[in-house]
Amino acid sequence: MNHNLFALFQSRFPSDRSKPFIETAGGRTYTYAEAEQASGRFAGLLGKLGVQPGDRLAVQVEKSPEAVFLHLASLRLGAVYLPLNTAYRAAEMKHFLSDAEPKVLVCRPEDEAERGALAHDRGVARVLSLDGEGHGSLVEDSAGLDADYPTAETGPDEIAALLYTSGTTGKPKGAMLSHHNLSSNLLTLHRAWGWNSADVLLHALPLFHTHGLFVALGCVLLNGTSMLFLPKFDVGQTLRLLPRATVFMGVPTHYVRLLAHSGLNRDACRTMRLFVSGSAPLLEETFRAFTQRTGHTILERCGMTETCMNMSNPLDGERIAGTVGPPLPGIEARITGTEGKALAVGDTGMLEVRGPNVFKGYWRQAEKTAAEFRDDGFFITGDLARIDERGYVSIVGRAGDMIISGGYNVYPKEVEAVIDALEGVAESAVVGLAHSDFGEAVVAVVRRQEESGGPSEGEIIAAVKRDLANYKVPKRVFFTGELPRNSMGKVQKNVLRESFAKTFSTPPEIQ
Ligand code: MLC
Ligand code: AMP
Repeated sequence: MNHNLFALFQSRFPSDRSKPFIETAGGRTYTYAEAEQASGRFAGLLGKLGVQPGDRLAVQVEKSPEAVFLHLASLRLGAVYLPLNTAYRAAEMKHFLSDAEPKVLVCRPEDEAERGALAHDRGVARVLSLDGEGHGSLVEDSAGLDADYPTAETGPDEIAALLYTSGTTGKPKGAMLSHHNLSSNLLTLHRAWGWNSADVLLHALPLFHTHGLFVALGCVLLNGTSMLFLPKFDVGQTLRLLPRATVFMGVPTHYVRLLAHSGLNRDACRTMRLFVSGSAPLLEETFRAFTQRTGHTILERCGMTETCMNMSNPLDGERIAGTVGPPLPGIEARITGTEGKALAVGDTGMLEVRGPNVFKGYWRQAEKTAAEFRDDGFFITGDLARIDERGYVSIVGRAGDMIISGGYNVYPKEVEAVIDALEGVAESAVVGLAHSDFGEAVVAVVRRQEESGGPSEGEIIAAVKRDLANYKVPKRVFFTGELPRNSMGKVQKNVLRESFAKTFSTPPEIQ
């Protein structure tokens, strides 16, 4: 049996390939036949350029149907798909390209000169371009090629994707997800969420992270039905298209923004069957307000880059606010205390998971991988959680300092390193503070070498913006005479969070 994920998807495509797969916001429809043919041509081109099974294919492009076909092409080839957030700056890209050593990079045409130079310096054999409208050398160079590319014979443990995720220390590490990790998880989700032949997904998520690339897109491909495809989340467009959709998947910020619009009501949701939320904690007030306004109960689930989805509230049965539901079928979860000892029901500790969805390890980081697994195969997630007597999991915090802003993870160390390198800065501490739109927002507390000199708030923000993706840029910078430390000399971030919470939530003009 071929374990290639594309082979599984293809086996679920409608027998009539002229059926719609993607309908764009502009009203253009792409059929399953087009997806099959375009992905075949892209695979043919990449194969001609020397991409072999196991080679990495780095992709930093705008969302488009062609970007979906490129992902499918990578699977067909047996290559390792490495999707990169379009917000990543050159300094961040250097690390990904050096670490992953991709054979080919596909980027936006406007980035070709700069990213191309970075890529060539790091031994990338070829750079191709693709824009949000489906134009670029990827499409042009593959135009005359045979669409019938034979799907690679792939074993279950071969790597389908390399997704970078940061750690509490050091640089982002690549999580290796195998064809079986993804297929097992997507089949489980497809069943658990009751997908049926009438389903239409409204896809508004980016295509470079687990949520949009695997969970949302994967369920549609397994269902062989169509999706309404937004280039990015937009409240107006979402409300316009909801009456033609049955399933929506979003991060909590999407739900907060929808609720802020008067157009969200029962009528707008009349065709909807399921609203799913994940990637960040959904506030109970958002959960309740959504039910009140629309009559729909959001289904909250929880996952990670390393594991795809682990827990989900039930499709049938009680969806409980503030919980992410029980582990999905075939996945085990437990809570442990110090030295990995299992804790009792209701106790808070480290969430550990085990199952066919759990990744194959961090790319070229055997030691880091070993440190995150127990001897019996459980993966230590880094989330603090508890499990109640019904088996529902509640995420109550994180072991590290990680901030989740609008569904994107930000690791304070990475931002602190940029700020600390600025002239006139003695040290900094970056924390997440409650934010009504993004859930948490990045805020920096800085001690300058001289209290009255050194970079201003604006200069610090500009410096971070130059080096890091926009969602990592502090929304505010506060200055302090000294950072609070515990007896071990460690900065007490909880103290900073408490002291700056009020100042941050008060608009600057009335402080
Ligand atoms: C954008 N901005 C953000 C931000 N997104 N700031 C903080 N946090 C964010 N998440 C800032 C930009 O820097 C910019 O600021 C301004 O907002 C406008 O930028 P934009 O690109 O126009 O923003 P917008 O389109 O409104 O984006 C908001 C968003 C987006 C919520 C739609 O962040 C998003 O798509 N989030 C989804 C993330 C996601 O898919 N996560 C899944 C990870 S997988 P300025 O100052 O430059 O103007 C995972 C596993 C799992 O976690 O369980 O699913
Ligand atoms: P990432 O590394 O981007 O895959 O983020 C994974 C992390 O997002 C998890 O470890 C959780 O901390 C968090 N997360 C995902 N879904 C939820 C959720 N529904 N509630 C709370 N946290 C979540």
